[in-house]
Order: sequence, then C-alpha cells, then structure tokens
Amino acid sequence: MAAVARNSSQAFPGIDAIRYEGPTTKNMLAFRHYDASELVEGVPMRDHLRFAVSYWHSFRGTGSDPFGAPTMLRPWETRGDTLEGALNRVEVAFEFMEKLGVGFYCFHDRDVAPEGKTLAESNRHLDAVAASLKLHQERTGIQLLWGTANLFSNPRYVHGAATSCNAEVFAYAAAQVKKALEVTLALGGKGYTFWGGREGYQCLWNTDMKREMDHLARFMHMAVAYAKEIGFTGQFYFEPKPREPTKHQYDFDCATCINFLRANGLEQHVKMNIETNHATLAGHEMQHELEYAGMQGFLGSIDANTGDPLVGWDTDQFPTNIYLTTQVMYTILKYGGLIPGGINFDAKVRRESFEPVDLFHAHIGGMDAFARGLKIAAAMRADGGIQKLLDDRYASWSSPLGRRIDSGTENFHTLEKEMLAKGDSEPCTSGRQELFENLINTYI
Ligand code: XLS
Ligand code: NI
Ligand code: NI
Repeated sequence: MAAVARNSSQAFPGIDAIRYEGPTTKNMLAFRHYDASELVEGVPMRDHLRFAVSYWHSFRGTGSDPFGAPTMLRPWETRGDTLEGALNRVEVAFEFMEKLGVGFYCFHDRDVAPEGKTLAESNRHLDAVAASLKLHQERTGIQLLWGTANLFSNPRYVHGAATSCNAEVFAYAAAQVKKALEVTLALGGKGYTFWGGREGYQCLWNTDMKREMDHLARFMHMAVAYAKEIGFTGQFYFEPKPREPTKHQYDFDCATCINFLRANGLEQHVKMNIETNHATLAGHEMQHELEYAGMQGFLGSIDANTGDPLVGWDTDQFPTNIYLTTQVMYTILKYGGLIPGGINFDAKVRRESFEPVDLFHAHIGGMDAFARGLKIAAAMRADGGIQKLLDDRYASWSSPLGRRIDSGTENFHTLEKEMLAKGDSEPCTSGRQELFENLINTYI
C-alpha cells in the first residue's frame, strides 16, 4: 500500500475541525470548555484527559438491539465486513478523530479487521489493516491508547475464552492475544486491556469455578511473559464488569480484580481500566471504584460512559453529567493522573441518534463534560475547602493517641488500659455530609 500523504475520506462533509470557542458560543459543533492547550494545575488539558475514541462503538456500532434491526446511517459502509471495507473504515475513523481533535483511540482486533476463515487469514487481515492504521497514526499524530482482542463474539467463545471448558478454545484465544499484542506493539500502543468478555458463568452447577479462574490467571501470565519477550512495555489493564453477558463475570469489580491479581502474582503487571457503567452495574459509584483502585496503586485508565438510572443495564451512554465528571476528575487528580492511561469513550450513540453528525455531538458533549469536571476539581483542590473539612473530621488521629495507634506501638492491652482509665471515649463530632455536599455545589 502506498504511503498515505493525506486523507481522502469525505465521510463527514461540511464538518470542519472542532474548535474551542468558549462557553458563550452558539455553535453546537464547537467546544465550550475543552481547550486542549489550556493549563490546569500547570498541565495542558489534553495531557490530563488523553481522550480516546472507541473503534467498536463509533465505527462498528450498528444500532441493532434485541428488538430491532440496525439503524445507523453510515454512507461509507458499502463494502460489508471485508478487508476492503475495513481499510476504507480506517480512513473514515481518522477523518473523524482528526476533526474531533482527540489524541488517542482504542480497538479490539476484530473491530479493525474482519475475521478470516482460518486464524492465519485473520492474522493477515489484521496485519494489512494495522499497516494502514500505522500510516494514519504517523500522518496525524493520533496514538493507540490501548489494544485488545475480541474473545467473545465468535461462537467458539460461547463458554468463554481463557475460562472455556474447551482447552483448544483456550489455545485459540492465546494465539489471538499473541497476535493482538504484536499489533499493539507495532502501533506503539500505550497499553493492552483484558476485559472479561464471556469469562464468567451462567450456572454454577455446570461450572468448575476454581479451574476456570486458575486458567484465567495462567492466560494472563502467558500474556505478560509474551509481552516481555517481544519488548512490549505498555501497561496491562484489567477491566471490571460484574455481569453481562454472563450473569457473573469473574472480573466483577475493582475489589474482586485486585484480589485476583494479588492471589495470582499478577499485581506488578496489571492495573485497572475502570468503566463508569460497569461500576454502577456492580452497585458502586464510579468514584468508589476509582478511589478503591487509586488508594492501592491500581488506577490505570478509564472507560468514560454512563448508564441510565432507570435502565439497569450497560447502556454505555456518553457522559454529560458534570457532577459525575467532577467526582471522577477529583479522584484522578488526587491519585496523580492517568498517564500512560487516558479517558476512552467506551460509549455509543443511541440507536435513535443514527446520523453521522451525532457521533460529533456525542463526543463533543463528553469531552466538554470532562473538561468542566477537570476545571471544577482543580478549583476544589486549589481552594482546599473540601480537604480542610476532611482533615477536621479525622483530627483525632493527629492526637497523641491517634499517632501512637497509627505508628503501631499500641495493642489491645494498652488501649483497654487507656479506656478503663477514661471511662468512655470523647463524643463524636458531626459528619457534616450536607455541608460537604453544599460546598461541592459552590464549585459546580
Ligand atoms: C464491554 C466492555 C468492553 C471493553 C473492551 O462492556 O466495556 O467494551 O472495554 O473489551
Ligand atoms: Ni469498556
Ligand atoms: Ni461497558
């Protein structure tokens, strides 16, 4: 294939590069808050946020659901799931990402290239598309935030991949991830993500859970070993999700994943890729998952989306809620940012939003929501009011007794002696939840 000097794609005619025009603009195809070069805490917004487009949702999503046919109008999709179609789609994707002004994208192997009749043919397809992706990355400077392998769509993965009851399926999945790692490396990918896919169960009666989880650990060790062998130094991520498609996914939530990593000696190699809608499916707030991973050094990258409070499923909607993005960015800043991770829009336009321009509205809204969250979080940190309230709440831990407990010099005997002498503990002070919440609203 000849070098790509410039993109000839015209999938989005009439839409120019999206620019920052400030909060008062009337142009809905402009950023009101995301100004890539604006410094926040001394760092340009683009480096705080590291936005990525998900190839699967934005370029493979059809709008079909269990009740209805595809709805998406995608005039460039004239060649079906062929190599030719895949190569054309690369041009479209890069036209979109360039116009949007994002620095990163993410893909599964089968998003970018069609599965062939054999593994070898699938690998050839992937190589051909990767060559084009590479040229477009070089032309635009857009980088691969992370790669992954689709180990769940093909019927061979009906019982899972690394956790399949079929050893040959495990072997096939290993071969697929081996190739995906090679391609991720060739494209300079900053990371590689394991999301469970169908690694879980529908029924415990037919499931040997211990065996399946041991196999998952063995699989991840093989990936880590192969990455080392080929010189892939990107960050591995594990993406928690409690259910869907199985009723119980082994990567349930951050607590489950981190325990799995530690129990299997993988904690030095893998961090979390945390998705908002998966957090809520697990019965957690996104802030909880970020905090839980962050406090233990496992905060890697995030999949930005949101669920619908009235739909209890993984609806993968674009995030527009400023309160949510404030919570997310406050916690991310607290733990020192995401690099080498980023903010991947693992989100899809609604099937009712079927025109190409809706892809722009969706991403612009998400990017602006995160930019506002970032600015609000930075203002909260600069002001220090929240931190002050939090410090006050734990002030007793700065007393001589608190310091002695924390330094490990106390035990049940000494503490009993102290309390027997005092008769009772000091009265507690108010938790001031409403004050905290009101103060947060003063920044928003
Ligand atoms: C599905 C997951 C998936 C991963 C990548 O729910 O979010 O999209 O991010 O395999
Ligand atoms: Ni995801
Ligand atoms: Ni999801």
